Amino acid sequence: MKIDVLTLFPEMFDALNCSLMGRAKEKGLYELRCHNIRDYSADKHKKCDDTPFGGGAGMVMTPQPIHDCIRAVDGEHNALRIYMSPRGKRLNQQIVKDLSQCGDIVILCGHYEGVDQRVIDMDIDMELSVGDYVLSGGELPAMVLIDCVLRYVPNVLGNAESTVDESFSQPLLEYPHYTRPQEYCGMPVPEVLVSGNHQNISKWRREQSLAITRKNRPDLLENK
Ligand code: 4G0
Repeated sequence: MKIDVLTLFPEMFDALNCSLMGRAKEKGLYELRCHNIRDYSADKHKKCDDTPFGGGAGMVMTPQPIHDCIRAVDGEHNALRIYMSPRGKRLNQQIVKDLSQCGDIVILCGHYEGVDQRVIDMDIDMELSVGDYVLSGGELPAMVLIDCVLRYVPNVLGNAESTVDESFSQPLLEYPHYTRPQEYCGMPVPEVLVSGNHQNISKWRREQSLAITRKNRPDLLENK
């Protein structure tokens, strides 16, 4: 899979060189290319923003550098072009799985009050949001998207981390996990987990999942 990111702050994506995602890139399991939108500005001061028509607070990203950058990166429109925005469709695990199957992706990261609508109309296939809150830029949402999509790319996760029975693919939230030592700070691991009785363990985990879901995300239990 190839991912092209359009941003005013390409350095932010150095964060993806760490951990699992860093290893996946080293192994050549995906290719990430970050493009600085400012490099495409035809303005003599490389300006990329301007005041909004109609007035109001904040600045809007100017269409020319973005449109030229997208054409340079994906001129044939082979990729799915995504704009990260608080008004986008809310990302969920099903969208993540679908995106992992869809081929190459271009992600546009906005700043300020977002980008000129004409660029969205001309060049963007899909607007996505990572949640109902506003950030100073679309870069962190883009990194969230990249991380969760790459987890479904073959061989990115090891056996130990597989995606098969995770929260959000199932209807319930995760049960509590424990590892060694069996007692820590005076707190023992729940007896049932060291009992060796796998039927009881499954039952306990399901009960815990239900209790946690009821407490934190009762909406997931509605009409079930
Ligand atoms: C577009 C995405 C982009 C419009 C981007 C801000 C949160 C998300 C941006 C705005 C972002 C998200 C209207 C302020 C950049 N913040 N929830 N910030 N406005 O996915």
